[in-house]
Amino acid sequence: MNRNQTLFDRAQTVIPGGVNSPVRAFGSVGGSPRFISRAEGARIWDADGAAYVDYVGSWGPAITGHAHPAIVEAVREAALRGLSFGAPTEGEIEIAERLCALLPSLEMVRLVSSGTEATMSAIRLARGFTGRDTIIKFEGCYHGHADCLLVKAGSGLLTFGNPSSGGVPADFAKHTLVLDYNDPAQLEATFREKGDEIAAVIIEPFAGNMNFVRPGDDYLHLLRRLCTAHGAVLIFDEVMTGFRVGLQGVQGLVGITPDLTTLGKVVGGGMPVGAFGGRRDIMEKVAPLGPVYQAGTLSGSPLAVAAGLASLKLVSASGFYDALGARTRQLTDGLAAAAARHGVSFSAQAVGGMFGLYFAAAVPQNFAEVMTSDRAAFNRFFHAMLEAGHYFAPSAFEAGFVSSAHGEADIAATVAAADQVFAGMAAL
Ligand code: KE4
Repeated sequence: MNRNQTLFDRAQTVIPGGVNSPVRAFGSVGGSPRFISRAEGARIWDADGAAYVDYVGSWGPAITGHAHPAIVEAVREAALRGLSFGAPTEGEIEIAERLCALLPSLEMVRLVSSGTEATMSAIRLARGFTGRDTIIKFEGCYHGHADCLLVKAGSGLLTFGNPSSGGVPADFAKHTLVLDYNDPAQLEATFREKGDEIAAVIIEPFAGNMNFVRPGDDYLHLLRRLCTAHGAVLIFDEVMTGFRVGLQGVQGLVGITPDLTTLGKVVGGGMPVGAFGGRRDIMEKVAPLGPVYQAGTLSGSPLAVAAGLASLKLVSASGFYDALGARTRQLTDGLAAAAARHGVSFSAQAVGGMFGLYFAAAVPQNFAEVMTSDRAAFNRFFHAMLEAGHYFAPSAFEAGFVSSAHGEADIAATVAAADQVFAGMAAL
């Protein structure tokens, strides 16, 4: 038995599912997860010493590649000065100033230790600011595991949601409306009916948790107009897209100013950092300044801030996203061409360092279309590529990520391996 399997068997005796986050357990694709022993640049190595070109990148943080020397050195230096103080530090001011300079919609920002904390806090803040209870989320979007966000659509358009997880009381879900992503008519009808009850709308402006799905160009602008008209707080959850699709996230690409933005992943450079920020009049409601409580022992940890500052400095370099986008398109164009050569129903799209692969003829634009893609085909592709040394997200419903450490040769090797896999799939 290989070491990955031995470790997985051992892990399952003391950790639920053998993992500290469910998607890592390979439940969606079958088989056993690889236990990663180390990572550097575009590669990860598993417990058996096998190397993989990595397209998960820790689900987004590793945008400059794994173990980037500048980030590792920043963390090492910070650690030598002490790991955590539970008191303010200059570094927290620096990263707050850097985030506000990079994202014009941020007038103030609060650091936390995960994307879940960021979205949970932003929802509480929007409710505290407006005095309203109702929030809107969208089917297929994931914002972390706060109770009010683990909610699936109710039975009818305007009926409140039902818990999508065990342990979430119906009462905690009843203030959450779940709408279809990218359905303008439904959005307008909902605001017509309930607009003045709505505290906040939280959306992944480009969705990355139902695979990679972008809404129609006008959809986000319509959402901005409706929130403004009804006094609802517009929250762009850019935990995944922030500093991933471009230096100013989706809000910079589409030219929309959300009222609040949530961040994570790249902002911590691989260390635990989340953040929420936005309009000053809203942020001034946060404790200790205002009545909306929010706190965290390790919020703004000196090590995490050091990693985050180093990560933000690297992605701010001139031409970073031009080069990254070209590399990601080399992957998606190469895979689409290879699939077409072998007659495999496949499509793909890329924005910045983020991509989606679909075993479907066309790129999906909403949750229903995503669900029509061939999940069995993806799973065959996933395992064949894993065996060939190319590590994609272990689910047909996740986005993929390229880093600045991926070279043309790495991408070409992945495309060549996929060509073989598609040939085999076509023969089936
Ligand atoms: P965390 O609490 O996992 O740091 O962030 C939650 C979160 C919030 N918002 C968005 C848009 C996110 O994508 C996430 C987390 N993303 C998943 C990837 N599907 C993390 C991977 C996992 O759950 O293990």
